[in-house]
Amino acid sequence: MITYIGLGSNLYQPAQQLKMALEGIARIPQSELLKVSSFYQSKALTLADSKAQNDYINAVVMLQTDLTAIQLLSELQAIEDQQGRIRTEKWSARTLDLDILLFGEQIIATNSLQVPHTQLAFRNFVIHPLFEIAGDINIPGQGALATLAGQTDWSGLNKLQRDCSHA
Ligand code: A4P
Ligand code: MG
Repeated sequence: MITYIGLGSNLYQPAQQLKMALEGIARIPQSELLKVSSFYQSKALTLADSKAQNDYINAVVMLQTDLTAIQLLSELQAIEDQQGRIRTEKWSARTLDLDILLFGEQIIATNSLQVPHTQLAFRNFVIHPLFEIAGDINIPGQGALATLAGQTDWSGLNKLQRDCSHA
């Protein structure tokens, strides 16, 4: 199965967190990391009443996997845990967040996993990196990614140069 994973971090050297996460993703069993987007700096999307947060670094990768979606989720959560993610309130600052954006064209709606990711279409820091590495795909329930990307603004989003180790 071809799957797309969104990476995000806004704590403790976010670009380093993403680089470390890429190494972890490359080691996921029965899988092969096929593509990695540029890194993007993005203004934190927060809940209305929460305090200001650092900018995020976001990226998207393409992974071929023979795992099931649930197995993949548990591999991703293990990587998050290794990188010291402490889960506090929803949408709080985090060292690393790994979301399954798409799993082939499967639609999954269970308690522990919803795919396509429910917020995918509303987040420019997901749409633009995804479009960079997967220009011609369709999003189940949404249509062509290219159309969605054309309708999605760049506000608060900044594509970084390939080497952004100081971000
Ligand atoms: N879960 C369900 N579907 C999925 C999926 N497709 N991929 C469940 C991964 N996990 C999925 O996730 C909570 C539960 O979601 C998991 O146990 C899993 O069973 P979490 O990562 O522990 O909690 P969370 O991340 O705080 O909540 P949520 O709703 O996943 O938040 P998001 O949507 O991940 O948003 N601003 C910028 N600029 N960039 C960001 O990356 N990210 C967030 C977090 C907020 N603001 C941001 C960014
Ligand atoms: Mg998450």
